[in-house]
Amino acid sequence: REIAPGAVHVPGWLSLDQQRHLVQACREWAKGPVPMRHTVLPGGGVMSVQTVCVGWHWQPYRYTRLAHDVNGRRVAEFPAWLAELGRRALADAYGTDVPYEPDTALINFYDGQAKMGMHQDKDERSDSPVVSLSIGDACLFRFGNTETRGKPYTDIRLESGDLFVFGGPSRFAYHGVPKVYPGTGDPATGLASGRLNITMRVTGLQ
Ligand code: MD5
Ligand code: FE
Repeated sequence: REIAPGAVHVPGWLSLDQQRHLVQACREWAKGPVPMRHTVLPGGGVMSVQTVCVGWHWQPYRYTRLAHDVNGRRVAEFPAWLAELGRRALADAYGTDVPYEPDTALINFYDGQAKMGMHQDKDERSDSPVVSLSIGDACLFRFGNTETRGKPYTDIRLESGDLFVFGGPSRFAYHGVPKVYPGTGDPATGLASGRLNITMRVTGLQ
């Protein structure tokens, strides 16, 4: 389950009930105050995933309290229950309790065609771990290295309910989602189709 130092995959970590609860919460956040949308990149490209943010708003390549690129409103508060879930995730992945105060979550929705190119997450001013939760359709997740967006990388299938923690030397590794496997999710999660990924992060901002 340790894919690389600090990168830990815990299959089936979320119960069906927890997945249902998270899907419902994400549905509410997707409505607003800042609705879920396809992020537009500075170069004019449009991301194929749809994203809604909680706590801080992410736009490439910075975090702000107000969603200047959408409707100028302040994003929803980061709930205490989600931070608590993040601490349990770290404790279970690493087998030890560590202090963790995530202040932002990026929620990505992938339809059957969506993908995410290889990138590093380095807009946070903190090297605290990222906690990633997957719900719905399975996907191919590509975990790379810290030097280049190319090989070597490890391909992993992420399924509904899986936890992935990226910390330590893996925090700034390149990674991406080359493919979603449509029709592999369980509709009992509340998600009829597509894939939901929730990442918790520490922005290091005030
Ligand atoms: C996803 N999301 O499945 C992925 C999972 C994103 C993003 O990549 O930026 O929203 S999160 C995987 C991740 C996060 C931070 C570090 C590393 C992986 N890593 O070092 O491999 O939608
Ligand atoms: Fe990422």
